[in-house]
Amino acid sequence: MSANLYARLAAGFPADRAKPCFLLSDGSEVSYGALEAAAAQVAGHLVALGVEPGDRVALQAEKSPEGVMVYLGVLKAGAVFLPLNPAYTAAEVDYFRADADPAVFITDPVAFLAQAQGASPLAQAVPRAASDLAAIIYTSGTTGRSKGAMLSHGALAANALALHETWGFSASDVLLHALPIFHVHGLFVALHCAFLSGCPMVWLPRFVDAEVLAGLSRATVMMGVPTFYTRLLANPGFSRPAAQHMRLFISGSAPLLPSTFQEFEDRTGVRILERYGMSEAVIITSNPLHGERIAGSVGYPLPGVELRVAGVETGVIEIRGPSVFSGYWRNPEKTAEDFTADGFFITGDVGRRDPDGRVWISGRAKDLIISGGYNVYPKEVELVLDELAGISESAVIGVPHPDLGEGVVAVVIGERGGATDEASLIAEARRRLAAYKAPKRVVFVDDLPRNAMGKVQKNLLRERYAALFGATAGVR
Ligand code: MLC
Ligand code: AMP
Repeated sequence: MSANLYARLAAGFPADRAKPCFLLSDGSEVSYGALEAAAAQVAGHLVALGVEPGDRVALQAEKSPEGVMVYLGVLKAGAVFLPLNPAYTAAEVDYFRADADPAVFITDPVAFLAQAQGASPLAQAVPRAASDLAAIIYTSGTTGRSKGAMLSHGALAANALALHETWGFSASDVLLHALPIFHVHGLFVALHCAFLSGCPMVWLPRFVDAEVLAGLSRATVMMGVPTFYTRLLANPGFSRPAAQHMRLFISGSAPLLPSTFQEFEDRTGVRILERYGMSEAVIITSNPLHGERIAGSVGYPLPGVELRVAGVETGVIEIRGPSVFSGYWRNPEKTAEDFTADGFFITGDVGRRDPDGRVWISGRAKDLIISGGYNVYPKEVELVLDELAGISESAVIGVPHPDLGEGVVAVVIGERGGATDEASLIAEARRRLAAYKAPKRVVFVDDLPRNAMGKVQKNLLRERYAALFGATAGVR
């Protein structure tokens, strides 16, 4: 039997295909029938273009329903979906193109759909095995080089089915969708839960607190990164009545501070459900839907996920299970490095399990900053900064930021005699990197603290600049 993910998802579409899938801000709707028809056109067009099963199809575009139609069409054609952040610079995209070697690169999904109208629609999804690839999600690496996490049809289906069950999704839900659709959170976690239950989505192109607030009155479930919740709380209009239609608020992609969890409960009477995930495994753990949700804990492993901690009490979290990725694209060395001999993926997150089995994440073994839910690998930024005139060496760190959780800071040693200033360095960095990776602040120093091995002691820098953005440290 074919394990094509498209067929699994479409099995959840409502029997009455006239029912809405996207509820748009201008009051219009896009039905499930329209989504299904467009996916068939896209798939037919891709096949006519000569796209073979396993070929990569890239999409780099602003969020839109047409982008989702392209995603489903790619799956249906048996090709491998490669989503890219539209904020990436040309230099960043060149790397992905060269590495993933996509057969088709789409930047305007509306125009692509218009072209696809000439093709004959593909009636049946191209047969795929569970182990065949459905998508490649690039995540930056500690070496500064991005790696493509390969996710199979079987892995994505297993995670989607587990979440649909765990979070109690049904046709009577309405999902508020304000996340970007080029990362696993907005693309797989959110969309797949909606598709499997055939429910509509209040569809927002991006997070704007006033629009989200308005959308809540029509929704039952919202998914977001912690910044969504701190921004909602910063809006005085967000109150108990504003949340009363909602059965569930889910948070993930970055740590939710216990203070945010508490303030949210005080304001609305509702406890946010925090879960933990990553590109390489989609969702790994979740707080319970019906049991107690505890601030600071990411809950229990999802059904089928084996989770262990390397170390006596606290250590690096290792996982094994049906949704874990198949390895890094064309990078067997990195794949081998990140799996244990008995097949557990080494997440790089540090945590512990309590006697009750709950998982608590306390830090990261990987040098990673999470800003507003986006991952920033310091090495990638340092490599760019070190190339700039006026900089002899840089150390990039994340420090507490009241809005983004962590803010990117570059601590730099200027070049002797070189003249440069903070604003021009930030501007230079933004020309080379997606804006979210660029430092929000640059601090000039004469020396960087080093250990006996000569390695920069970033923990000392993080302590020294902890108050740079005026946030109270996000300890948990
Ligand atoms: C945007 N900017 C950011 C930023 N987002 N800078 C740092 N960190 C971010 N997250 C840049 C913008 O380009 C802008 O530049 C400037 O900072 C101010 O932006 P803003 O207007 O405040 O940002 P906004 O557009 O409102 O976006 C903030 C946000 C957004 C938090 C709403 O970043 C967001 O939607 N984040 C979600 C990320 C996500 O989906 N992560 C999931 C990864 S999957 P300029 O040019 O205007 O000055 C994953 C696995 C899992 O982690 O477990 O889910
Ligand atoms: P990404 O590679 O973009 O998928 O980001 C995955 C990383 O986000 C994980 O390895 C964690 O470090 C982090 N993360 C996701 N969810 C949580 C959470 N609930 N608490 C703490 N960290 C999280």
